[in-house]
Amino acid sequence: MHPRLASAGLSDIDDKLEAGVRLDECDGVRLFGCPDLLAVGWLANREREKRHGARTFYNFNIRLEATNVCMASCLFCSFARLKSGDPGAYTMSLEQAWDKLRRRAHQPLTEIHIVNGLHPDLPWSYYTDLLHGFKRIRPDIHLKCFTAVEIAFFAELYGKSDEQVLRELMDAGLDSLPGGGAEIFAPRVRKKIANDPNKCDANRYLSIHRLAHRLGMRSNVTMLYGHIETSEERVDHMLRARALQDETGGFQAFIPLAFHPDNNQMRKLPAPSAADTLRVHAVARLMCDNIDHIKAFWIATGVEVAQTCLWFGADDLDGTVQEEKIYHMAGSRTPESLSTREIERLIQAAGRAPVERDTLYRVVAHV
Ligand code: V47
Repeated sequence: MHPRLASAGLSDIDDKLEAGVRLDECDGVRLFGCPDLLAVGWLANREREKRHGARTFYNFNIRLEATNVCMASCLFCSFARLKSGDPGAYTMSLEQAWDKLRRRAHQPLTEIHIVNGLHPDLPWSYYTDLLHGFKRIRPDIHLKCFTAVEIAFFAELYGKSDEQVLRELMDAGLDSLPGGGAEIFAPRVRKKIANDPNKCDANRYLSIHRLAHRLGMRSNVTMLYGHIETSEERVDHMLRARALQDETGGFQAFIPLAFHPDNNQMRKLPAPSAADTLRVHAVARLMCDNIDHIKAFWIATGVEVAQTCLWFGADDLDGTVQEEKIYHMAGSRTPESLSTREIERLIQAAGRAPVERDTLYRVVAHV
């Protein structure tokens, strides 16, 4: 036992981790309250290295937001516009969306990540054609599309069951679900920051991921932190994700998302500090013991903090991204894109070993 862990009051948590005993809610809250951030980080790093050594994953992806028209009005969102025709509202034609991929014919992309607003007027065929079209252009590309919130919205709007929506999207080419829309599961917070009848609650979010896993897809789970949530509510969120993972094993990554306050209704709040960001990633690594990967989404954390997160439990940086809108409209000052070479360099500069992966964490070898 390192004396620092003892003086940080973490001996019993260290013992549990060494013995492979699960941390509980009280441990999680204590990790958030422990003044010794380095001690918390050290424990998280040990768990990270047990699983992945120095390996740090990234992928060659693009982000596409086909529309920002959204019937929900979440307080933290700077991206959405309520109606078509509102200033700044846009909806891409299918050709415009497909062009984003066609123009990158020279790039060895492996993934398109699509997240949209909840648009009231598009036909169901817009989404199925969108996916079909991408697969026609590039049959081998992985389509990680539509948050569980969008899936629930489609079910309500088009009069289908959640399962029917997922099956029809899978027939059109859907390969996995991204983790967006989770925000904070605890009803106290969700009611305040995302209280909209068009936005599904935590149980529906989790039941859609459960269904997706049962249908053979993998998915991610996110947590929007650094606004009005308490440590208890952060831990509750992690434990709900962990409980579903016990059932299905279908989550690939837990992704803490740092709140960005510009241009939204929560702009009076400060952004979370770098120290808080490091701690959230570390506690996620320690609590979500059954989820393989903790992702530091560099667009949300900032590049330098993402590098540091690689010593605080995180083993994944997401990817090249290219043309991200949700965070940049909310004040992110990161670049809109990084090349694979830049990502590799920044992982190496952090003292870690870069590994290009595909969406399912298979190593990509370029020949
Ligand atoms: O659900 C919106 C968040 C999410 C703000 O699955 C904000 O690999 C901070 O889910 N400040 C969408 N966050 C993005 C997302 C994601 C990102 C990277 C990887 C993956 C993955 C998923 O963005 C939303 C919401 O929680 N968000 N506005 C804001 N102002």
